[in-house]
Amino acid sequence: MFITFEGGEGAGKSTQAQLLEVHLRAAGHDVVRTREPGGTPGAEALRDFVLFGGHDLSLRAEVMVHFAARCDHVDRLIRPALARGKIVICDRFVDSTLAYQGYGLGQGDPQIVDLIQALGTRMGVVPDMTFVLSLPRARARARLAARGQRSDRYEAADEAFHTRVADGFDAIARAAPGRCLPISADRPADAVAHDIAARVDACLAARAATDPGPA
Ligand code: T5A
Repeated sequence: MFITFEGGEGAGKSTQAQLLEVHLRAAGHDVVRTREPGGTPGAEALRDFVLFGGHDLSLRAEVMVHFAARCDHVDRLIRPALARGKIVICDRFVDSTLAYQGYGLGQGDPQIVDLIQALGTRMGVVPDMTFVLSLPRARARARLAARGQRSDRYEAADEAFHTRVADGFDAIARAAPGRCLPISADRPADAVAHDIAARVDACLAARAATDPGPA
C-alpha cells in the first residue's frame, strides 16, 4: 500500500507521516517512511540542488529535476519496498510537482501541466491514498516561524504563489476524489492523526476482507 501526504509548507505533513508510521508499526505492519524531493542518496543530492542551490532553471528543466529525483526514489526505494509487501508512506509525490511547478510557477500553463501529468503516469506507481492537508497560510507561516529552520526557495516565494499552490491542491483533490482525502490540519496534531489512522485502518481492513490469502 502506497500512502502519500500533500499540502502546503507547514501544514503538518511530516508530523502526520511520522504519527501514521508509529500507528501502523504498533499494529504490526512493515512500514517505510520517506519524502520527496529526496528519499535516496541521489535524490537527496537533487533536493539540495533544487531547493537550496540558487540555480535559475527554466520551468521545464525544474520539472525534470523533480522527476529525475523521483525516478531514482521510485526505482531504488518505493517500488522495491511495495514489491516486498511493505506499506510506503511518502511525504509529497507527483501531486506536489503539479501544485508547485504546474499551478504555482506555471500558473496552470496547459503545456507544463500536460508534461507533469504525462511524466506522472510513467512513474509506475500510483498512491492508493493521498491525504491533502489544508491550513490557512497565516497559520502555516506561524508554525514554520516557531520551528525556525532555514527557508527553501519555494517557502520564500510570494503569497500569490502560495495561493496558486493551495488552489492547485484543491483542484487535484477534486479531480481524484477516490484517491485524495482532504484533511483540515487546523487542529491539534493528535486529532488530525486520529482521522488519518481511521481512514487507513478502514482501507487495510477492506483489503484484508477481499484478500484470498495464499493459495
Ligand atoms: N516541491 C516538492 C516542489 O516544488 N515540487 C515537487 O515535486 C516536490 C516533491 C519541499 C519543498 O519542495 C517543493 C515543496 C516544498 O516547498 P520540504 O522541506 O520537504 O520542502 O517542505 P515541506 O514538505 O513543506 O515540509 P515542512 O516541514 O516545511 O512542512 P510540513 O511537513 O507540512 O510540516 P511539519 O510536520 O514539519 O510541521 C511544521 C511545524 O508545525 C508543527 C510541527 O511540530 C513543526 O514545528 N505542527 C503543528 N503545530 C500545531 N498543530 C499541529 N496540528 C501541527 N502539526 C505540525
